[in-house]
Amino acid sequence: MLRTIFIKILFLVPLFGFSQDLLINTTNRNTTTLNGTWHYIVDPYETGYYNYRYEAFDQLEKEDWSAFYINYHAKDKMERVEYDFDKSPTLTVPGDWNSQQEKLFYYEGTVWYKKSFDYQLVNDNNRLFVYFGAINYKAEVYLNGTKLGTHEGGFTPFNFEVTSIVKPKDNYLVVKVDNKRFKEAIPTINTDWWNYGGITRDVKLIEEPSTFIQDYNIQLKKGGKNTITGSVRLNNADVDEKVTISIPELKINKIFSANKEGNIQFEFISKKIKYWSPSSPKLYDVFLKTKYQTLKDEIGFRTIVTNGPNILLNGKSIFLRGICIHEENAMRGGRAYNEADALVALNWAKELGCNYVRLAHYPHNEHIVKLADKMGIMVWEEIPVYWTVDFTNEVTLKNAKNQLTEAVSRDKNRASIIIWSMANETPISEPRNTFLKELIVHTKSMDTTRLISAALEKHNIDGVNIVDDEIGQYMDIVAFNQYTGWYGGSLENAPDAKWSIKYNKPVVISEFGGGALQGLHGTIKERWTEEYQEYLYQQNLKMIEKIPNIRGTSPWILNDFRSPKRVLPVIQDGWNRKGLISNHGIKKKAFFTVKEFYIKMAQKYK
Ligand code: GCB
Repeated sequence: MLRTIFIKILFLVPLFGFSQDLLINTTNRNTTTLNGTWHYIVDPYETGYYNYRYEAFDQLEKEDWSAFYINYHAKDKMERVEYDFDKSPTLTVPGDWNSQQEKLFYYEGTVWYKKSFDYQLVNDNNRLFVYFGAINYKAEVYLNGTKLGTHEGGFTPFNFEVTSIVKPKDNYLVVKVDNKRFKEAIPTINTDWWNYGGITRDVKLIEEPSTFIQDYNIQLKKGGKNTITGSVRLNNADVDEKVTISIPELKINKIFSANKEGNIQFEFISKKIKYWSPSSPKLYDVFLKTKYQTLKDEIGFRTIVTNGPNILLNGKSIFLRGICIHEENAMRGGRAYNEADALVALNWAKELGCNYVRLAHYPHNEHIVKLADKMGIMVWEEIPVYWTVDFTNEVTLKNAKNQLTEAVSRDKNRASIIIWSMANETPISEPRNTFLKELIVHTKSMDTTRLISAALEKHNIDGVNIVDDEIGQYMDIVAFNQYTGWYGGSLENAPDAKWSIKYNKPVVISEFGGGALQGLHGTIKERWTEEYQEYLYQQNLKMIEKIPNIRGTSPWILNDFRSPKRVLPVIQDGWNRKGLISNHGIKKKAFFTVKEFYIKMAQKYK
């Protein structure tokens, strides 16, 4: 009876993650990579997780929660007789399984991963964490047979402490990865991108002193020019902890005392700050020191605010010359996961004349955000509240908030990130308004220095394009997607379109575009030809230029990307063809149309 109650309680807990406080800036901590080859077992019926009564094994037996007991014989004896990780094949981590194994191309379900490792702590008092950059979608993590926890959400990092479990030799880390789509999830069942499954980002062990710097943020004070402000949070702080913040190039070296919870709030002045901007992406080496550790970061200082129709970067009005990007290396046909992938995408963006990218439709990996900092490209980051998520569901809201928390925690020290986006093309309703409002409040509770937006929609009455979505009142930037000439609307008349936008705020066209198969040529009237796409861009750009308060665009999309929704033979074959660049990396004609427009806008907003 008691056991039944215990099981029920466990099943009642919400489905999304129970990872612990996120460790940020993991690249500059003391880490050991667990990337590389991992053994895997494909388990479509989840036999390694549920017994024949469909009860989850790891919630039945407390003694040994290690996953994958194919045969459960007696209460005290569990025999693992029907599986063998070590004889199973391997996948490379990070990486999706779809592009690595032909038979897993369309697979959506559970795959078990296993990695063995030895680990000797540098210092016996130190603590060890296992960190995952992202797993799509749901992860159950076990070390040496002990369940560490669960995480839900395919695009954000999480970690677990393993200090009391790790051994010097023969550790085995097992992860159940499940990428099944379901209605209550974020995103929901229906999306226009490939549902790549797997351990898609870096995995590392992180060794920290027993008291360590958990989290911090350092940035230019909103509205200020010379004031650097921020906070530091220590984990397991003793009394009288001190943190030194130093920025040698600015000759800053300040010592702050933590309160008894280990928190520090600080503010100091420096008159010599060189601001971060696309034309001068200055990053400073910043050091945080305690008596136990020194943690380095590279941080850019800039302000971003709006004023009426203007977006002001360091006080100067800017135009966002952008492009949308999915986290995919189209040429490899898989999820992008490293700096080399990021470099391909951001170099193309630069070549297009961009000073800004919209990282659609979920938080991308940390490599691209860090590279954007270095290359001077402003970033719109968003969470996958896409189309028709379950707006009335409390668990769904909690999940969305959790994904926001993880994204903001990871990236809040990146100067490149100027916009947090709440959602994409969500259908207007009261529950949706409530849902998005909660997300906005939540974001502002974590970060008040960046702009809030969401990709909204327009509608049309008597030939006038109207943007009057109520949620716009809570946005700093009114952004919307529109597909004139592709999903309806005449291209010929596009430049004379009439607009009614309810808010006196900066307007950004977060998406527009149309498809073309690279190499297919014809007239401007023939869909899928490069000429049609080029004409679509010419006409749309003439229209966009005249939209009141227009301060930016991010065409859809940098390159062709995989989508199971795109089934037209010969033309699509599983690819969304709206890229300005093909999946083979060849530029289509429209690329140069956008480039020309951006040269003009760069002149205008010099
Ligand atoms: C949209 C969506 C985007 C799609 C695109 C399309 O409005 O935001 O995710 O891929 O349209 O190609 O239809």
